[in-house]
Amino acid sequence: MKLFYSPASPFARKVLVLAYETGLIDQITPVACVLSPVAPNASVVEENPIGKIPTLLLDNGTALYDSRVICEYLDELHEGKKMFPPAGSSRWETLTLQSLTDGILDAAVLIRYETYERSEQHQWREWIENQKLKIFRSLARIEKEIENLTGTLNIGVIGIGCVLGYLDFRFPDENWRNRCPKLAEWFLEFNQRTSMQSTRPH
Ligand SMILES: N[C@@H](CCC(=O)N[C@@H](CS)C(=O)NCC(=O)O)C(=O)O
Repeated sequence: MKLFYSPASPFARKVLVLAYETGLIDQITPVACVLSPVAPNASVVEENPIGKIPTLLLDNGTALYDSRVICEYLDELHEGKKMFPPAGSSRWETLTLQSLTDGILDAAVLIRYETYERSEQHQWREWIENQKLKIFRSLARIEKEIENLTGTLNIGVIGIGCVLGYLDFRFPDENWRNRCPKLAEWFLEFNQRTSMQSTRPH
């Protein structure tokens, strides 16, 4: 399997962290890509018309996207502890946490594009500020719930790790730790996992 990814992409990191945690990492050949909404990557577009990473190309030529689909696909390939609970309330809670963390990442990546790809005089400040509010409201929700998640590993928790890693990487001045002390404590330990250390964004 080939994974189109970038070492800076938090969505691709979700896939890689899951692959480490489930013992599948050696089955994946990472293909690093450079792309943005205004500079699509031809190899990615050929497999995924939306042009986004992560995109997983299976050996039979089938392309899978987006990160949620890829993660759930990979989770079916191993016999260990599942990252997607199979049924019941824990499944829906975990999927909702995944949606929340993906939503934070969407907002963060959109801010990154707005501030990095656009000249300053064309940036829409109100829009950026409202994306930030989405991030901070969502972090406040996770801060309330993180004690119940300590010691748990699933796709939602992996999402939290990727969110915090991305905020440190792209928005260190936002000081999320000041707003979320419990999350900061949780991340100290979670970030030590081999899966996190091996996928640090750069
Ligand atoms: N919902 C997608 C989001 C993926 C995404 O936004 N990827 C960014 C990189 S972090 C991308 O490929 N951007 C290029 C573009 O927007 O055209 C997922 O979960 O995989």
